[in-house]
Amino acid sequence: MQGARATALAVLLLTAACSSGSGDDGGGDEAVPGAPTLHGSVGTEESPDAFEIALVDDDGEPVTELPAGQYNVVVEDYSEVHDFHLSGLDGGDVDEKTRVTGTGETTWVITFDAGEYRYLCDPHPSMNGRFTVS
Ligand SMILES: [Cu+2]
Repeated sequence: MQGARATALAVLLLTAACSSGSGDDGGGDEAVPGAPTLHGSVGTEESPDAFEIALVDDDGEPVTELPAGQYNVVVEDYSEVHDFHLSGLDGGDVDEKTRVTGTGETTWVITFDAGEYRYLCDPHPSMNGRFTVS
């Protein structure tokens, strides 16, 4: 009896730990239906370790300005030597990144408040871009 309860509690705790994805490596969210989607990428499909990082909208246009609000940000990390790190420049609470050595698709649900934001590769900070939310 005691053992079964302890196991159930452990499972609950594990589930809670896995679903709190903010700020840690590799944490992902469930996309919110109806929210606009932005597409991030680092490396390319053809050349996974290419020194390329990008954030585009649903039309494939680079993101430079955005209205404030909630977005699904779907990031494809093709590379084991790059990461995609998105954060606010003026101390906002947006701070999400993929793993450098990890690859694959990650979705973050992010509410952008007005301000400046940046995305970059931490090992190669010259790979970067920024956009303004207003
Ligand atoms: Cu890099």
